[in-house]
Amino acid sequence: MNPVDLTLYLVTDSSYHTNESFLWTIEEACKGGVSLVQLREKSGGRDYLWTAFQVKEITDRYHIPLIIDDRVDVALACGAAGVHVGQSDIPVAFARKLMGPDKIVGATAKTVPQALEAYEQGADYLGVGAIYPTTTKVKTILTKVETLNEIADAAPIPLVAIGGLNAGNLDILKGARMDGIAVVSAIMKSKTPREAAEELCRLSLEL
Ligand code: TZP
Ligand code: MG
Repeated sequence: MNPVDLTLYLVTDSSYHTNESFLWTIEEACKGGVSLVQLREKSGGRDYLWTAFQVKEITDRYHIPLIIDDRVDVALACGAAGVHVGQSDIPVAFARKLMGPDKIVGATAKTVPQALEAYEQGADYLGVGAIYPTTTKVKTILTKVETLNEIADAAPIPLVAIGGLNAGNLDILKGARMDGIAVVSAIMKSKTPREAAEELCRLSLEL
């Protein structure tokens, strides 16, 4: 299992940014202490790869691992630390085979069987949610904190809670068995992403 710090996981969304403000926001979030960055782009492979190179240049400077959503080819081509696959992406076993043993493979799991399957196929961590309804463009369902705890009990790998999380609503996760929080809009839509990351990081460590 590859170690991964899930304390504050920034998942990007470029849809409401210029390229400049997108990269600025990610850099500010890195300064604010995010522990992991996932580039999540729904554009074609070529644009995705160019963006990945730009983002990796930033995350490398702050020594923060970069994870690529969905696309093993893009992850390998840009030299990312890993890939994140969802239930409709290629299965974890194939992602692991292609990425090799030393790269991070993360998987989305919304149920205990999905979590066990991902673990058995070689996932290093699980993303669980949506904890709250989300305004980010994603096909998801709500996951109860009770289910998150059951997943944590069943699968012996770290997990990160995601979905609608912001500095004002993390209490629901108090004492829950996750290893960190993942956010999109709470940082990507913030006018002060560095401060947002600092606050979320502090709050995550208090959960
Ligand atoms: N997976 C489950 S919810 C979600 C993803 C990618 C989006 C979370 O976005 P936000 O803006 O933090 O609610
Ligand atoms: Mg996906």
